[in-house]
Amino acid sequence: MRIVDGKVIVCSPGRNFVTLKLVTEDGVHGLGDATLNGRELAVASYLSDHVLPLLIGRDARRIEDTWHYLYTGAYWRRGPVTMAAIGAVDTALWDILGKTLDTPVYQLLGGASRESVMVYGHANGETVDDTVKAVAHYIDMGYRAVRAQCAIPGVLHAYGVGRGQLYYEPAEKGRPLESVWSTERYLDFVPSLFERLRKEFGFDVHLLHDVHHRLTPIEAGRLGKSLEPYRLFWLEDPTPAELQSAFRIIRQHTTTPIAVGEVFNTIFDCAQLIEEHLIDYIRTTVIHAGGITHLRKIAALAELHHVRTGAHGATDLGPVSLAAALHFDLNVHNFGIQEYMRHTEETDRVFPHAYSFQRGAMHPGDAPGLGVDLDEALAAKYPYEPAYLPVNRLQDGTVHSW
Ligand code: KDG
Ligand code: MG
Repeated sequence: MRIVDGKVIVCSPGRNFVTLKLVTEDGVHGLGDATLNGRELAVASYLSDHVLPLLIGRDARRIEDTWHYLYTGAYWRRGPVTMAAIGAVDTALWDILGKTLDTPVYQLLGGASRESVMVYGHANGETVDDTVKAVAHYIDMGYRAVRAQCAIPGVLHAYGVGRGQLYYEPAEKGRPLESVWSTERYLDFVPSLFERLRKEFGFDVHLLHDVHHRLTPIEAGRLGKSLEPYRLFWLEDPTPAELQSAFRIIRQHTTTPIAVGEVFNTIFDCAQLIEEHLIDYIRTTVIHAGGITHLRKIAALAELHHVRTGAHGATDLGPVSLAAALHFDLNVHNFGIQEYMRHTEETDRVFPHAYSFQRGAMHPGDAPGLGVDLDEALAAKYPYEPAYLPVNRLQDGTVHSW
């Protein structure tokens, strides 16, 4: 089953997506998502200029070998561009295998470990009252887990406060938006937000919060400790994670569960965090961590150490990677939760899909392969639009993690 053709499709139905399409000699095609928010064309070029020429003529069934051919064989390893490209190839090959064997990908991975996959949605607001309304809206829709973010009084453009109720896309057209950050105001404000949310909704709903890499380890320890009475499902990305040993400091100060990993690319980014039990949830994704093949290895290591999965699922992950994540989530034993940010209607029209949402959980569907397609004629009506993620500064102008 040779690969005979392939192409990279870049489109912008509401936001930019990079999709890899591989075709075999039997006319079966598979899709992979290679979207890297704000750096899309780098992955598109990596794939079309350097990877596609190597794939033509290869046996599409040799998924593990192809993964190592592109990772180990390239000499230059890791990094978001390389790993998003390898992830797209890997996902497309699993899609092809499923279609060829007429079975959904989760059956190839070992079958369903659960009936469906619990997801969390994003509630946010300009004020605490707005955030309360947004959380109530998600609960009304059936969600059992909700991430809550709120604008911080005195802070310009706080992370996580979107435009519209169900859709949040932080990348902006033109030059990057500049936001201004105050750790002091944030640390004073966040506990009062969760105190109010628990008063309104009790403890039956899971509440999550994303710090988005903005604190030092000791500040994160203080925040985790102050949030303990509100029993968060998790506190996400409390501090930048290049320095994995820094999480020891957070652990010394709080029992609030910690989730990390949406920007990680390989198992080496999280091995210490997992092996030393410094985190509770690993957020690596199919798309940015080398596809289903590599994500399974991360999850297997995590399983040994009582760490559960909680994959990144923001809108910058297209429907193809959301579907791949759902197949993976349905199968993996140590599943925790899946992030689910709804795509715009335009995106959903360009990528018809079999996955569905019901009562706070999702299922990938039983179509062969991943169960997602790409309407290329429609995609061509939405050309790429340059966009950047914001840049964050402290009040004195110093650049800070966004
Ligand atoms: O492109 C950046 C987004 O994926 C990120 O800001 C979203 O942190 C995020 C999340 O938890 O969904
Ligand atoms: Mg996040």
